[in-house]
Amino acid sequence: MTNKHKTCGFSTRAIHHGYDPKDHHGALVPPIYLSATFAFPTVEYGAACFAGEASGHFYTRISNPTLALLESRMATLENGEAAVAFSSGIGAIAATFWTLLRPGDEVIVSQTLYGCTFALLHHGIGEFGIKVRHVDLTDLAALQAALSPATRMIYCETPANPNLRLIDIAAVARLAHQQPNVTLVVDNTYCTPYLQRPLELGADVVVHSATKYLSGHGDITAGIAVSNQALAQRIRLQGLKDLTGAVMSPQDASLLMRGLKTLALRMDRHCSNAQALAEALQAHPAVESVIYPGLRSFPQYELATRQMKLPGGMIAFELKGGIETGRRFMNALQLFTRAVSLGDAESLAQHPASMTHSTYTPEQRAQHGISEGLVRLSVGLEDVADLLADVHQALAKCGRNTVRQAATAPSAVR
Ligand code: 7XF
Repeated sequence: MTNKHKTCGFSTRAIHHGYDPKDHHGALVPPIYLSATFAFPTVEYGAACFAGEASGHFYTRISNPTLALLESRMATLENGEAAVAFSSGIGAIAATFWTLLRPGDEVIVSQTLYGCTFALLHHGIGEFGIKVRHVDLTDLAALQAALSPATRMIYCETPANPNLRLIDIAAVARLAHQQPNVTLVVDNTYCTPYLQRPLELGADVVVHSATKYLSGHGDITAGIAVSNQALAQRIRLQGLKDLTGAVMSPQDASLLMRGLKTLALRMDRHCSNAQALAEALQAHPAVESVIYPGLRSFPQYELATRQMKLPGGMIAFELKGGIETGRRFMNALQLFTRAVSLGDAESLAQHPASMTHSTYTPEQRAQHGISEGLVRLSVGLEDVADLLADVHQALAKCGRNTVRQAATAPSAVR
């Protein structure tokens, strides 16, 4: 694998890293190796591969040339040493947990997490003798007090899904590493390495739902974990190979590499569109509050400008009149699609309390800072004037009862 672009900029590496067409019949697009298994020249070589004494691909659940190229690109973009590809974000997160945690260990997690990560902690590893402790990681004294000799991992999303609360990665990393054997894992899905690189700030592992911005077109589910060589090797040989088997398909790796080629361009557009929409929402009399890291009113605005290159493409907001008005707003949208997921070219709107975060009980949502009236927007790549017009027409209608109309009119089902 060629390494000649290693000093190039972000987009150049996203497009070229690790690949030279002249090694592949001039093919500009890296080949997709569909093979599940790989031939050994001799029995002895095969045995050496299995013993970890020879490098080389032998079975796609463990490694594959197409996956290896994608992994090396993700590693360079996150400024890590190595990456492991998975069939979903939850696959990557579960494999990281199962590799690094054992019964009796404690994991400190931030207050607000994506619903299935929360479920994985409480209904997954939490039921296998691993203690899960939610701590407000914006309060460093609280984190210091929560650390114990049994702490093995600190886990957070920043910005958090869905309320966009930020965690100061460098500050948490400093505290985490005062103690031996504590691994800081950061879910970087909302930012991608174009906007934020947690490993440079002291995190040990970065995980992603690559289903989102990284692939960018909503046509695959995928996950990635990035870290140093030693941790990546453990996550590959335990978490991926034996504990989850959640391997990414080589076709999906190819689609993901196609997405990475335009990542920087897309993120710039997601961010500028989101900034314009957040400002428009904030200025509208029907809107109670807007959470967006690019607004001066954002409580952690200074941290956002320090830690993130741009404020991202996600907005959370509440309408006056709470969730009933929020539902009318969402049902009145015509260009935005009512759907979960994020980071697609299409703008998406959803209601976290009844959808992505319905794995929490209402009491847990209140405790973890997810209000029932929150509407979440994933701002896409459409023309900003059309997005603004859609939001304005929906805001104008949401005072009236448009629910029945939206539910019955086929053209409203996008
Ligand atoms: O397993 P997936 O590829 O769906 O990724 C799980 C995941 C991990 N971390 C974060 C921050 C995520 O947002 C996700 C998936 N979130 C979607 C959403 O919030 O819309 C899932 C739709 S139910």
